This record gives sequence, C-alpha cells and structure tokens, in this order.
Amino acid sequence: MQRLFLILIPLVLCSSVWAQMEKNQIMWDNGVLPPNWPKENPYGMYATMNCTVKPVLDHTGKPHHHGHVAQLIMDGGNGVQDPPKVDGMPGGDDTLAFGNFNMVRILGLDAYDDPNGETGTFYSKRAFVPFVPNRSYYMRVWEGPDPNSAPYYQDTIEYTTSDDHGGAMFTPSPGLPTEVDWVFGVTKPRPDSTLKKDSSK
Ligand SMILES: [Ca+2]
Repeated sequence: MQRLFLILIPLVLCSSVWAQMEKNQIMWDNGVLPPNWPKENPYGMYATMNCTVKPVLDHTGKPHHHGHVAQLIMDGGNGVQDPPKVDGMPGGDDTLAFGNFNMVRILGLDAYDDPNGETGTFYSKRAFVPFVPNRSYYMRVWEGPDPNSAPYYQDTIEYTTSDDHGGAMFTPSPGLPTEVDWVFGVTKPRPDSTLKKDSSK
C-alpha cells in the first residue's frame, strides 16, 4: 500500500504541474521563474543542454552568430522530431519542454556572454528539470533571434553524455545532473517559406 502511494503522489503532483502550464510557454534558461512555478520534480531528473564540441553551422557553413535561439523540445510520444509550425513553435505532437527552461541562446562558452561572437556553441545556465517523466527531448536551433521569423532551422541528430552516446533524442534518468552535448543536423528552410511566396502572388 505504501508503495502504491509513493507511485501515485508523484503522478498527482505532475498532473497539477501540467495544468498550470500553457502549451509552448516560453521559459528562458536565464529568466525568472513564475512565482507558482515548481522548483523540482519528484523524479530527480536534471540535465544541462549544451553544444560545446561540434559548433552548429548555419546555412552558409559558418558557425551560428551569437543571439540565435535554441529551443528545447519534448516529443509528445510518437518518437519523431515533428517539423515546426509556421510560427516557429514545435509541431505535431511535440511542445516546448515542460520544465524550468526551454529556450537557450547561442552565446559561446566564455563566462561573459558576447552578443557579437560567431562560435555556434552554447551551454544552458540551468540544469533542465523536467516536469514530465519518461519523455524524450531534442533541440532545434533557429538561424535568427526569433523562431517566428528565422529563415532556417536545424534539429539535433546525436547526443553524448558521460556514460551514454545516442541518437537525436535524449531521455533523462533520475540521478546526478547529466551534461548533454548535442550535435545538429542539416539546415532546413522554415515551413512557411513557400506559403509566404504563394500569398504574395
Ligand atoms: Ca513527436
């Protein structure tokens, strides 16, 4: 019976957290958390989200400019990185991650952020605390400061942690904070680029 409660209580906590969140609510990794925001989840899952080994290259083959935005996205369960919607938010069954951040800027690896750099690298200032258990996550870099207008994007194709090396999506495990280092794939045009041309006719 006690074991049943230990299982049920986290589920109840998690569903109430979900109810407070709006789908695709933006949470910057250096922003202030809303006052009612949970600080921890019952699962003890933490992961930093980084790109420090292989810089993300833009559509011209050069490292991304600082200030470009990376979204942390939660797969809804179909196991696919669904293409973004026309407004740059995650599409299909995917959403921005439910946790203490879901947006990071490319700003290099130095202690002081340099908005003028072009390194194609970033690290999250927080360790990501997911509020939904047993979900997989991936990242999407936009070639611009705003997903609603950036002309190109790239999704992750590979990740590395200290004890794991895997594919395009990562599933956090309970335990000590994990440093996840991502590699990004080919550049793709934003989904509404064709629609914009059609509407101008
Ligand atoms: Ca999906």
